[in-house]
Amino acid sequence: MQGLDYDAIVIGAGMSGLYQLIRLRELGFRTRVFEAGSGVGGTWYWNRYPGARFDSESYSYGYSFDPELLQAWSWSEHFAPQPETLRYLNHVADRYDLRRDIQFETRVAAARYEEATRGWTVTLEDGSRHTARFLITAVGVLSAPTLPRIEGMESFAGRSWHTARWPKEPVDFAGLRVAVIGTGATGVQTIQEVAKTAGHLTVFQRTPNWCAPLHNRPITEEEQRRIKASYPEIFRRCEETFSCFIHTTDPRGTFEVTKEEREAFYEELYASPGFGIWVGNFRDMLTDPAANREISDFVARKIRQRVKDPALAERLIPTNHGFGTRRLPLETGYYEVYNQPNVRLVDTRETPIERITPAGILTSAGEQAFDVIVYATGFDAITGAFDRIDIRGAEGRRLKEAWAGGARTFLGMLVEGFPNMLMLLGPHTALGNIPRSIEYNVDWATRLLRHAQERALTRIEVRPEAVQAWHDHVLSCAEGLLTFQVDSWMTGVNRNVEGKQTRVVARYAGSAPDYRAWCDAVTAGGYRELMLA
Ligand code: NA7
Repeated sequence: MQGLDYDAIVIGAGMSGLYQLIRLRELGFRTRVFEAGSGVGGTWYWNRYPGARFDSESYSYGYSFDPELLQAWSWSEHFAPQPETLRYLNHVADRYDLRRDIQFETRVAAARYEEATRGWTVTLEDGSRHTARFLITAVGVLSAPTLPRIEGMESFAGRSWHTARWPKEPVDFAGLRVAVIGTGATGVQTIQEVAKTAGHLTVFQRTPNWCAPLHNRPITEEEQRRIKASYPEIFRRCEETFSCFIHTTDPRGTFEVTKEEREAFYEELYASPGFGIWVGNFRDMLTDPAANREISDFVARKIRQRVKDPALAERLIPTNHGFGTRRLPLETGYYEVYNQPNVRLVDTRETPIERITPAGILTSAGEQAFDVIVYATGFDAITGAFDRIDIRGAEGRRLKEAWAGGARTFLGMLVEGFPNMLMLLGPHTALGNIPRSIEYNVDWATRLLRHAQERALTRIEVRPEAVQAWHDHVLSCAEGLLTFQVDSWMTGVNRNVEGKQTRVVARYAGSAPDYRAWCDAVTAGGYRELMLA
């Protein structure tokens, strides 16, 4: 690779970048990882807000590639909190001596493919340039935070943060007047935690989300022994299920059972830990509106039972989308928070926020003073982190422009016109239980790179007809799903981002086994879908 600084440049040292680095070393690649944070961990580095934790069972979330690592690490809770996950990822970085190839506090500004060298030139924010044969993006799915577009935000005299830019030192909320804007999965986790200590908490809710109990608890010693003895079965299970969780769709249709059986099943799911109620529910929950109404009515009854003030309960019950059609926030006492005297809900559909003032927040009902404003307002998801880098492929074509009408990829990993660029967790890859998808993506990418290495190939590009076939498949998987009839980050809508107001199929909605079958067929067929030179 004469003339190029590295064999591969990886953008990002989160879960995907770290694992990719391990695999590239096995290929003997000279690799440089550029990471914006001052440490490893990606999502788990940035999202330090109070209450941040897994919604996947801890033991199904860690890396599975090394049996010794699995035995060396003990998760303390069924759904581990963020500080523990960050410790875990630091443990991984130490164990495999990864930091020597990672340059921290380094943000990539631009990346450009040069045909003359068949390589990528990566420009950092400090202006320095670095070249490599391959560019591997490990930039995450939910890593480009978005603030709301509210006038006067910069004028606020108190402290304010986006949840994904939380300060490293702990924040003491005792006695403070706190506002939280946003009630997605992040807002829910934050609200239920901050409500414990805040002097007064006001929640600004634009759209209520359906939430269900997490049922977290510590892992006992006996459970720890059982978990460590059964890792092969746990990961085999994750490989077989629809979205790599330990839960999977119930084969029964909602109306194939009696009303009593249905209620009993819902009760059982509501009382069980984790995502079972979302991804282990009746098979037609997200395709049949009547089936969806059944579970929505059930959860609405639960909310009414848990929130004492009936009018407030109604405000917390979604009316514009059915249960599970957006990402389900899991909660621990979230609804009970609204029974506390120090918590108030402001429905911004009834009393819109007009502006942020130096003292606090002005709504149509008047001004309220705050010491802290928390923006739990989400992310420019999936393509946002790509859009924030000026990525140009062959003939100088901008990725952002190529994806202006919605992303088009091959298997979520390759883009037509962007040779030698591989994406981990790119648009239209299988998501679900994310680390399981990461490990699959990295292993697939590594096999392709080994194939190129063994044959001294220096150019990899996907054929347009392969992109079209994959794109058609992605669209067909989304057909008939209620999820795609609702605004959310999964349908590419973010009202705080220019050009992201219309729904697209932003997420691959097929099963993980189906996704892997497509990818495995490409490998087995000798990469006929790619132009290799
Ligand atoms: P989400 O799920 O996108 O939630 C963002 C929340 O912020 C949501 O309730 C939004 O309301 C709200 N929002 C955004 N802008 C505004 C303004 N201007 N005013 C009021 N409220 C606003 O992001 P999360 O961080 O909670 O979760 C992202 C993923 O991270 C999650 O799915 C997990 O996978 C982990 P809206 O619904 O748009 O009306």
